[in-house]
Amino acid sequence: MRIDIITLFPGTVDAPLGESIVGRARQRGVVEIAVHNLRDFAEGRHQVTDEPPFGGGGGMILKPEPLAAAIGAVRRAGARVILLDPAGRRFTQAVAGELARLPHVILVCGRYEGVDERVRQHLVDEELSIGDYVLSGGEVAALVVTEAVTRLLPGALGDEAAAERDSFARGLLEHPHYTRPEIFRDWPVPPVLLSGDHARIARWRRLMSLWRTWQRRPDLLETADLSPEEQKWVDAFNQGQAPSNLIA
Ligand code: 9D3
Repeated sequence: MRIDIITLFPGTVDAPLGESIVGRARQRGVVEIAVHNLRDFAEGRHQVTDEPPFGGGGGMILKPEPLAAAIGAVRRAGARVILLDPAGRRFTQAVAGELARLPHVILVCGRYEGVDERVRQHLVDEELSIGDYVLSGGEVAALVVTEAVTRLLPGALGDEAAAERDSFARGLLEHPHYTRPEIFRDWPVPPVLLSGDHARIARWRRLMSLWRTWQRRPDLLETADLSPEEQKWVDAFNQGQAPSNLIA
């Protein structure tokens, strides 16, 4: 898969994309990522990329010509052109899954008050937002999309992390995790985790995963597919039972 990022501030995305899982995926050739400076596509001695809005009002708008030139220069057959914009469709794990199946995604980062509407209408296939809060531009959103998509590409993660994905794919929150020491200050690790009884540990983890989901994200339980025992546990939570009453 290839991801092109078009931005006025390439420095804000370059470093993060060289680190950790995304950086390793690039080295391994799992994903090809290129960052392009929008200013390089602006003409004239001053390479102007933004102008005040027609009709007045505050702020600056990204001009259409540099955006069109940049998109045109990087676009290949089968590319999806995505504008990161606060008014876009909400980016979710499901959207990440859709994008991970495409051969080429072009992420266009807006800045200032936004981009000329003709770019949106004629050159952009879809707009995405990462949530309801105000950022200064689309760069951080492009990083979020790039990281979430890259993790889904075959070969991006080791085996250990692939297993972790399974529990998230079930649509539940994770159970709590502990590591050494067995007692930190006067806070012990739950004894079941030290028992060596793998079936009991697995059952405890499923129970805690459900409990945490019931407490924090009950909305996720609407769509989660639960075993009969798990459904019984949820019914018990709804009757006021705590997890400690439900397991040996
Ligand atoms: C000051 C102008 N704002 C009026 C409330 C509109 C506005 C325009 C551009 C607000 C933020 C931005 C810059 N943000 C993005 O480009 C952006 C974004 C975001 O702010 N939140 C969540 N997802 C995204 S994706 C791109």
